[in-house]
Amino acid sequence: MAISASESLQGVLADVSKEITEHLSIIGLGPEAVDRIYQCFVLTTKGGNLLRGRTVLDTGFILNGHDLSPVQSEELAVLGCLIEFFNAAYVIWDDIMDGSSTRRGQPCWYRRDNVGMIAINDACILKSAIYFTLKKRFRDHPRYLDLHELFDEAALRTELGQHCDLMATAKLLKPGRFTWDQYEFIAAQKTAFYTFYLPIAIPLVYLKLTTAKMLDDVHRASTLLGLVFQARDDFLDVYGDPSVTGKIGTDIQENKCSWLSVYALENCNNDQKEVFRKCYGSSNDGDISKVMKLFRDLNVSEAFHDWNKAMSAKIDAMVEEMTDVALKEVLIAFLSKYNRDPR
Ligand code: DMA
Ligand code: MG
Ligand code: MG
Ligand code: MG
Repeated sequence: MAISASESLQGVLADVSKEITEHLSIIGLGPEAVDRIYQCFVLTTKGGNLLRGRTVLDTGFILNGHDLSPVQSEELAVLGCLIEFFNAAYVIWDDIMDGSSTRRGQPCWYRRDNVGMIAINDACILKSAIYFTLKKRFRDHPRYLDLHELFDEAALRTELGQHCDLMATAKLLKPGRFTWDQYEFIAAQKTAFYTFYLPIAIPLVYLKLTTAKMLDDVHRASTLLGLVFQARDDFLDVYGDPSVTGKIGTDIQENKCSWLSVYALENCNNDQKEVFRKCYGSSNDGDISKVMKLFRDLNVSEAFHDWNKAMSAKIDAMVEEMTDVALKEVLIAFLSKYNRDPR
């Protein structure tokens, strides 16, 4: 029986994690520490649907004319794993900063027994593992520097998006600044770049197929997909079933500049704005209920569904208009994969 992209990616994830921990042993790290870090790599990359990693492989396959040599398959799978390490690191930090309790149906990494704030350093190691593996496996690749710079750029973009997201949490972003422009900026940086642009740009670079126009097209498409993806994530934070999403929302308590909050603020009267100002960003159950009532009174849920429908049509039109046949196929393959929350 042929193995699926997820299974082959999981195998490569285990191999790459082993390779890193072997290097840590050579540096002189004791066996308990090495074992703990190996467990961290395995457990923090488990339970998602490996959307980003699978996209690297699938995109490479399409772009290379539906054919990959065994070496290309292996190397693209390794690059896919590195995006999964990237995701695992940023999700660990995100859960701490958002005060979340569960992820993929399990306690968040920092909430597990014997982890706590070591999680911050675990995420640093996951991120360093990207560069260790890039050097070990791709130093002689003609696009080594470009691959390196792509991860650097993705890190900066994600961190800037998180920075703006967290300014709202810290109440440094006043409700008056919860605008669609601000929202689109946050989604483009914290989500679109590493979730949509990176997994397509990496195989383009690896296969030496990049042109400025192609990267531009991918960036434009990724920004739109990232916006819709983040808006759906925001919707599910409030209205999703945790047994399906695997996580319990904290956006209201954390004062997030989310799709729902921007819509509510844009559409409320002065009295409702006062309720928002008093209750949004509070952990008090009564305040949360008042925010939920405000969302109900403003039909936020219906408005989201309408917007989501319009955006889905916009995405379909964008894909339809794509002149590059291979890129069009890449996007169609991507869209078929991301129906469920993959973080
Ligand atoms: C998270 O946005 C962004 C990154 C970079 C992990 P979020 O906090 O809305 O994500 P989630 O809902 O999965 O915690
Ligand atoms: Mg979060
Ligand atoms: Mg967050
Ligand atoms: Mg969220």
